[in-house]
Amino acid sequence: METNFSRIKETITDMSRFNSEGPGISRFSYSRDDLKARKYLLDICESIGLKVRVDAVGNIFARYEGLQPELEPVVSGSHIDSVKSGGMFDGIVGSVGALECARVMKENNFVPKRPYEVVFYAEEEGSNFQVPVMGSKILTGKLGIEDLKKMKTLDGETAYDTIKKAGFNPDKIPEDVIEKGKIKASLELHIEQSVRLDLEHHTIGIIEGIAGCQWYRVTFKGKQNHAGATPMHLRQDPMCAASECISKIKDMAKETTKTAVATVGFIEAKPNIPNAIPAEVSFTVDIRDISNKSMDDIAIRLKKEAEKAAKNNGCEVTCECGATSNAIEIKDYMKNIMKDEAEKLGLDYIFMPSGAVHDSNYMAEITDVGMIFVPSIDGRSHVPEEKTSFEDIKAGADLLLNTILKLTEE
Ligand code: HGY
Ligand code: MN
Ligand code: MN
Repeated sequence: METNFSRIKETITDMSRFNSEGPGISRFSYSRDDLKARKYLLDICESIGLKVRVDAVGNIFARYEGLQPELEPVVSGSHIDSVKSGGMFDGIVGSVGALECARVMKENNFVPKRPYEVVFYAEEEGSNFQVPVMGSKILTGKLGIEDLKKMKTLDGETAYDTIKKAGFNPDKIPEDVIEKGKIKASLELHIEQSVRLDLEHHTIGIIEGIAGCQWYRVTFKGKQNHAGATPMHLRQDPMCAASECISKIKDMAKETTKTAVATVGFIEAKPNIPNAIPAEVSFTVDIRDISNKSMDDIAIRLKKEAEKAAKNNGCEVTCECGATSNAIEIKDYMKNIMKDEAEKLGLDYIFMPSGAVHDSNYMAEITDVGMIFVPSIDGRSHVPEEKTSFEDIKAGADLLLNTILKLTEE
């Protein structure tokens, strides 16, 4: 059995149409575009006879029944939401690839020993509530109803209300949590989102470890005042404090480990007008590494630098952690299955870490996970220019299919 190139290409291209504002793809979970994309996928699931379950916050599980339905299923999928002005492949390659595996089984009248479930995760990017991998955190019991009542959109709507308004039922969260041991294995096909596979001309990355992440919100509070009339020595300028702190963040990462990264991607001044010293400046810091300890070390340095910058500029500062995801290691047996299947398919593969975070980070709390990467052309992602060849996507989907077939027979 093998996956169908034109069907993969058609489905990924169709998914990119559920997007009302360019440039690139901006399809946040619970938006109109998201609900349309969900309907499109659910129609396909129905057409191939998958039994669909949508959980309390919109994670979709589409089940292809096995010969022994009582056995724990193998699951595979990814997210269907995007960042703002992102690309058409992030998340979608793994979602469509997993769906394609069910389509191939169906058209070959193949029935695996174990059930196989296609999963589409909700709110992986954190675009609505600034909490990444929310859907998988919820389904693994790491976030609950009370958290959703505290998490908010930038307009101040709670996650609980946003999710309810979209037609889901967050009150059902406790009964939808999946316990450890209820899933045999979880697999995710994904674009690399960096340069290595493309630069070194490899088709496949078999993932050895997935970076964790820690998201902080640093807020400096100073004294709003007239931009022209206030002499420099009388200022308590939070923008000066913020810039002093931000200028140190690059070195905090570089000096910690070779794989640590830190990014300030969002900054906001209030009242954000040219002729007033701001009252307040706040920004996000996204810290990643394949070791939890080094992320903690960077966070400690960040807090120290923030306090120093606040003192230098007569400001107050808070440094709040908004979200964390643990770094995880992939088990040897999972890597070896993928290695054997890649070699049988004659695929050019390497072992590599993932710098990006994925729903697999949280699925690893309840089952064994495996990830397969395909190249990102020019290593770009979270941009409209994000691109992966459909030939590589098919190769990744074939490896995913063969890994699923192997695991469902265990
Ligand atoms: O941010 C990430 O690592 C992922 O794309 N959500
Ligand atoms: Mn992403
Ligand atoms: Mn992704």
